[in-house]
Amino acid sequence: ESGITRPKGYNVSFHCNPDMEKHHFGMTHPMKPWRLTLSKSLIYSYGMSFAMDNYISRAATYEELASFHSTDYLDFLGTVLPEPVPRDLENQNPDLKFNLGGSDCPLFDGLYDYCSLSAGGALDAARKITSKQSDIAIAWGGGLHHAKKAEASGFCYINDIVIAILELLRFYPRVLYIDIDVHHGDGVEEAFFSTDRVMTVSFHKYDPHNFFPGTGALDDNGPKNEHNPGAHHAVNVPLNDGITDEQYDMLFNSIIGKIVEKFRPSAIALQCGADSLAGDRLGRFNLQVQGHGACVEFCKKVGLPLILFGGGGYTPRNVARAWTYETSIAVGCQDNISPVLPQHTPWREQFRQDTLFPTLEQILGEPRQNRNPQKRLQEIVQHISEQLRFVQA
Ligand code: V1P
Ligand code: CA
Ligand code: ZN
Repeated sequence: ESGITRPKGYNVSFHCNPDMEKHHFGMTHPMKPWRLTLSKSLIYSYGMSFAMDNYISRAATYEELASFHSTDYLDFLGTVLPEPVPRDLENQNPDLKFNLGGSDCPLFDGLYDYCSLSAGGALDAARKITSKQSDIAIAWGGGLHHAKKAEASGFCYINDIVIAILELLRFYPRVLYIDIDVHHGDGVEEAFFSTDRVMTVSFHKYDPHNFFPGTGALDDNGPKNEHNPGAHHAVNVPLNDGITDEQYDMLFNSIIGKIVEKFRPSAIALQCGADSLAGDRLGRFNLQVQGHGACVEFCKKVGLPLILFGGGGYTPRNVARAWTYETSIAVGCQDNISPVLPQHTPWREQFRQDTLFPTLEQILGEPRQNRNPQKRLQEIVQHISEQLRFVQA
């Protein structure tokens, strides 16, 4: 009765685990795993579960996590107990082991379970793709792009994306990684710095001294020594505050279009961090649900196997809207779903407005000033076109 049906011969799988969602980073921490519950409840309220294969994801094993992370780091992560950090040390704890226990990456109850469930969902998604049981696999609990081989960073402890891409590389010659989180996807970029089998592309707010993590300049394209096959395979799209849907989609389509043509990937991994939306607690952009979703639509239209990951997103009601709309794009019912949130949606009052597509005025009151002159965006596209001359499939 939702009117949502399953298209024949086209499979979408949805991977989540409610045990992941109950974890807490701490009262004042912006990362709220509960946003996954809110997203899922809106997706289910629209009846989209009937158009997908739904899986409770399992926890990744130690060996699976060790496909990327060092065993020293994993052993420590598996044994540390949460200890309260004294308030005055919160922001300047001098020697955090593996960067664990500070304000960004606190130790909390069940941390290891939280991390292995996030990675388990991403790996399950990757395996549905490689076994050809899914055309698009969704893991909104993944997308934790800052984690390094032996270091936690920016709310990320285990890099589920790297682990999932390593799985894809067992079956596919080339994987394109795209990251629309407002932050630079530094962990994924670094992990694949020395291979030409993965091209990484991150769109992000760039301000080296005032915005985390401070990396991802236009001309940071991977270590450029002659013997590095991965040189030129890192693409960075540094942006300023207030970019709009129209500009972002122009950039995305033009850059990703050229990359697909040149690099000829065999699969796409898209990190859909929702902190690039207008009104995000940490973000700076003016993107709306429609513009963010247009990136997913573009990737789907490329027609290659596709994994959708979550990522950042610190205003839960907008995260839920974006990931719901993007799930609808994945299953192909975006033109049939009601722009009015279903009456029976749990926590409906959390959404403030009853629409899936709030206007900038509804989200912000006053929109954030756009500091992205058209001329600068053209220079970015030009630089990347030149960079792609060094890339061959
Ligand atoms: O800015 C920093 C660090 C802390 N300073 C010493 C520099 N950290 C940021 C981290 C943002 C992480 C984003 C993760 C993701 O890309 C992927 C999941 O979205 C930070 C910020 C901020 N405004 O950038 N940490 C916090 N805010 C924070 C605030 C309150 C409590 C704990 C952390
Ligand atoms: Ca990004
Ligand atoms: Zn982010």
